[in-house]
Amino acid sequence: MNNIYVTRPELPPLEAVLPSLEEIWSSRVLTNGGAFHERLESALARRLGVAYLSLCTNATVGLMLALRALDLRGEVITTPFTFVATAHAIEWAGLTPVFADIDPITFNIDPAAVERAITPHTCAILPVHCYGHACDVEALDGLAQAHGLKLIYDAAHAFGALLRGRSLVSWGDVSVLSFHATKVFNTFEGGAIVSRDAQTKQKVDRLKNFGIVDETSVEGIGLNGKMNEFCAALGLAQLDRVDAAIALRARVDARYREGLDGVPGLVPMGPTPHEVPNYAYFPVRVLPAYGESRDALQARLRSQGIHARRYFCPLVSDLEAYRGRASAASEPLTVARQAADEVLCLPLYPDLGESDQARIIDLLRHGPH
Ligand code: T4K
Repeated sequence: MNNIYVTRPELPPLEAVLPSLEEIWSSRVLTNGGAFHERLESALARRLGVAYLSLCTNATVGLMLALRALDLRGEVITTPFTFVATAHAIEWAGLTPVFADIDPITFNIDPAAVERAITPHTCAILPVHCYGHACDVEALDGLAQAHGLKLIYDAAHAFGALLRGRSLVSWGDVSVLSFHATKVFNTFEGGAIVSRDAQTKQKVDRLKNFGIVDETSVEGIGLNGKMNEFCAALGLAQLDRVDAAIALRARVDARYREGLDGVPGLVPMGPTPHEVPNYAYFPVRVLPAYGESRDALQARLRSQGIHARRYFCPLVSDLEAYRGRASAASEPLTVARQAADEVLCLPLYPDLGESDQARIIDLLRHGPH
């Protein structure tokens, strides 16, 4: 049986990367801000339309670095409907995650719920552009300003997405992207931190290199968050192809929308009206009218070799590491709980074949009803 997974990493032809590898082999500069690192940093800043971008090892470390660079203490309001790394990064930065409910349409954090969760201990808001779809950035900006809070976006899914023509990662004090294998743009493992100003970028750049300022001084408790030359060289080759890859993703997305149109109880999620999406995921809501539960559908697909995923179930606030804390239970998180019960992410990647996709659509159309 031909297995189809929720995603399949995009890669350049090996020949496109080999000259860079030869360069690395001959220079013996493998890491610590080498030439490929510098080139990818500037190329990505240009591509994403931002001024201050720092490469890092992955988005989890990127979030930890961002939180450290902003010198925060206390509670950080975040969404429970996310990958566990979001809350883990808050904890690793010595802060306390407080979970607020999400919006029923976008499944992104609900600004009204954020406002209700603000206490004298709140220092920041950390929303996630879930599936690469924009948060209510204006409302969140307003809240952050009104209450003197920092705003850090987990933009792990948001590579290349635009809102009203503006790069989604340009919102907030800091945004953090993931370049993990499963993402729209990958460097095997990797990430980037987008800062609002030069001073924050400098802090991030020092902190990702142990806090080193020069040979004799170290400022701040840094860590090793540097992207190595191999990943940076791969990133440059990926960058040449990423627009074509997003265009292929768009075609897969369109075929799903057409093929699933009119199936009762199966509701594809989508971007908000002013977005240019990146087609990172294809989440569908499986409602009672479908006649089969989300979990039964996932199991039926899996029995046919189709590995759709329940991003994000269980909620982070229900995981053993967070469950039972006052901050995890400060609100009922009703919408988030329902979202976690409904969503199934279908396979979506640039080279998902038409016949494979037709098979998935067929299984979804001719369900138990
Ligand atoms: N914030 C958010 C909102 C995130 O979603 C994530 C990561 C982060 C922060 C942290 O970013 P990083 O620190 O990772 O940069 C995957 C990814 O491992 C994780 O990066 C991602 N979110 C999350 C949503 O998805 P899993 O547990 O689903 O991964 P896995 O290994 O089951 O991969 C899914 C499928 O992808 C596999 O069935 C097959 C395919 N695959 C995967 C890999 C790794 C490949 O074909 N090749 C591969 O190398 O978490």
